[in-house]
Amino acid sequence: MTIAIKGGTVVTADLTQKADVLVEGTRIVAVGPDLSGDEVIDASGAYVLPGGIDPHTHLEMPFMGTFSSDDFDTGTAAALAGGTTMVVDFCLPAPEQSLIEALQEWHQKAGKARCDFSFHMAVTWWGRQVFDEMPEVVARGINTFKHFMAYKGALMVNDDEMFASFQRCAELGAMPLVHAENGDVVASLQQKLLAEGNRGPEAHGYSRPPQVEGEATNRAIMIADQAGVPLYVVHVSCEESHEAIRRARQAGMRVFGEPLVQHLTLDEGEYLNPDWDYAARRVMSPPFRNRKHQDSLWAGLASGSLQVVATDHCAFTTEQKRFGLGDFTKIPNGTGGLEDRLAVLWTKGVNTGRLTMNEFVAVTSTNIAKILNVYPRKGAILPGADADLVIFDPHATKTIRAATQKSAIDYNVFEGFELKGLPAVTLSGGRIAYRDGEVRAETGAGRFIERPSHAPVGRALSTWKDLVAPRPVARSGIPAGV
Ligand code: DUC
Ligand code: ZN
Ligand code: ZN
Ligand code: ZN
Repeated sequence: MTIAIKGGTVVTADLTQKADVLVEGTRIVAVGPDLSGDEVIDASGAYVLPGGIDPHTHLEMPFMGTFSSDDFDTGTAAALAGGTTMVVDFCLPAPEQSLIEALQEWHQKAGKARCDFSFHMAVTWWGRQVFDEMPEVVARGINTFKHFMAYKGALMVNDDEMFASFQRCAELGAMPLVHAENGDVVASLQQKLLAEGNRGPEAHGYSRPPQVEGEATNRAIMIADQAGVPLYVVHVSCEESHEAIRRARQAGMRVFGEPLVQHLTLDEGEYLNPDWDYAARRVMSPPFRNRKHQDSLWAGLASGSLQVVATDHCAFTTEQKRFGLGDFTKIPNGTGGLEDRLAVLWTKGVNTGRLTMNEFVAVTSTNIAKILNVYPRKGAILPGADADLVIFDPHATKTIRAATQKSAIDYNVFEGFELKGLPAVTLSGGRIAYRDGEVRAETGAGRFIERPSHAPVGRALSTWKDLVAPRPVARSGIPAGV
């Protein structure tokens, strides 16, 4: 059974061309003129893009006394409706829990996924068992380990633990990820704000200023450099964090930065809305920032100092958000975005000239496929690649409304956004997974995508060797040639 996608313009990270795409089974088998198949999808007037990859989701995640409300079923339905064909979720072991046991739990939950998925393993505690189990995690197709520098008393790891884990990652050819916020400073600011009577959602932003993120990003980069390992910084929201990444890259370090579509398009004024529910629904960490930071993130995407746009999709209902009535530190942190990432980024990025179409594909799919070592199986439109494709209609319009979304929650942080440019058809693993507003992929149709380990290189090897090579020591014990 073959499907020919005909008459469209194929847009990849490095090329825009008029071409048909032929799909056979789960794969792309040809890209070129005049292809025919058993079934034909008319893509005239539309773009054919690699399926989106969202490397940052929290589906059915236990967090802050509850579980995020989109699970792998509703979450991946939302993903497919929005043109995303692969999600990478975070496996979070409980304190002292075996990583392998936690991984089995996450596989169980992900059995409901409608699109392909993968996991990052979180290092939520440190000890001999974690050290010993990390190779087995890598052997099971997970080459990334996430570290929370915030959420003190819960998920946070300290610098010594982070350094130990980063060194282990270096040995294993794995890459550490960080949630970069100084958790000690955040905890102090939270207590200070509460003591001063600031209990509402607006205080959430004040408790996590850009400095706590900039400091932690820089610290994680320096620790990664000492461990000789590359680093991926999730949800980069501010100029300080972006600048630390840019500086590190300029120094030859392999450091990657991931802004979220929310931080690019929503600002800190959202927390000042007098409606408690409205503001609390937008509480996430890091918080939304002002225009200056947004401009910095957009510039980073265009210039290449930031590489990926994700969502950190972590959806809580209004009822769940109300756990924090009277104490902003108890509002479950998280916002949705899986369904809207591509169309919002297109409308606010491509339609405004901030991103080219090719840059759009790079930051929504191709770059992360390369970083996570699944390229060109994912993130490409090439013979042999998985047939994960989006037929994107640049003329289609819609106003975002929670009432019509696939996500299971009762609001949408982008409510009222006027979009121009929408996925018309999504193919996932060679099958039509979404068409005409309807998700067709079945619950459980998604596959686990193994990601082999990388070569263990932190910065360009020559530079790194110069840094670590023992200097010749003169008899007196004073290094020679100083
Ligand atoms: N930030 C959130 O807002 N939610 C989930 C975890 C995180 O780091
Ligand atoms: Zn985070
Ligand atoms: Zn997250
Ligand atoms: Zn059209």
